[in-house]
Amino acid sequence: MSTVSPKERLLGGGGLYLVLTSPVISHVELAVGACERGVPVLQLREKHLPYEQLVGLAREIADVTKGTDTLFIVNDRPDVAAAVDADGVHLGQSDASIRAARDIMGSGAVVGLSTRTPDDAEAARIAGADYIGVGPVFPTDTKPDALAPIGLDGLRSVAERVPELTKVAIGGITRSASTDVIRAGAHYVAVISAVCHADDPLAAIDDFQTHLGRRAR
Ligand code: 3NM
Repeated sequence: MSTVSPKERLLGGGGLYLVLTSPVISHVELAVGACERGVPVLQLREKHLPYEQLVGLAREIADVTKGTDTLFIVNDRPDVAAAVDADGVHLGQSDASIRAARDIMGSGAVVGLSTRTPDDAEAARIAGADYIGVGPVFPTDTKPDALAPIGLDGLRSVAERVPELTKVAIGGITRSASTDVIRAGAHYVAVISAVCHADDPLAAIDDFQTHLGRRAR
């Protein structure tokens, strides 16, 4: 078990950031497999579950990640993240503000914010985000309301504007594209369908881990 704080772990590392959304195997089975394979970050993103069910699922996943090197982040809901003592929360542009999230979760929590443009990224930096999601990089079917993809050039522009921030690229990222995404300036690649909706999600994790490894910066 790491003695380094969650923020230091996130900021010091890189690689696969696995977002759990409607996986083809159970969330817990996938979380166990991710921890065993050394995935650095897991996020729970189930937007349509009622509070009690979401907390129940988040608690099961927190029990799996506790004591491992895998950070656990909850999407959108600092209240749920705090209830299960998760390592952090990921906020969209319209979710609870960074300050409100820190009030709920405490100053040690990792707080990430979704961005798309260099101006968004600059605003996230000023607002005190620990990391930014950047995307969609490529077209995605997983998020029906996603805006137009920014491509590797768009990702590069964001990375150049906020070189000091940790960048998590998202949107349509496959294993084969993942190394280009890292080369364009991302520290982590966030994926849903390439793992959660793969025929064999655990083999898909292995594939990412082999190619990305656990990147220390
Ligand atoms: N957020 P997949 S794109 C959840 O651009 C999410 O902020 C995005 O799923 C953003 O890896 C996206 O299957 C979907 O494309 C990512």
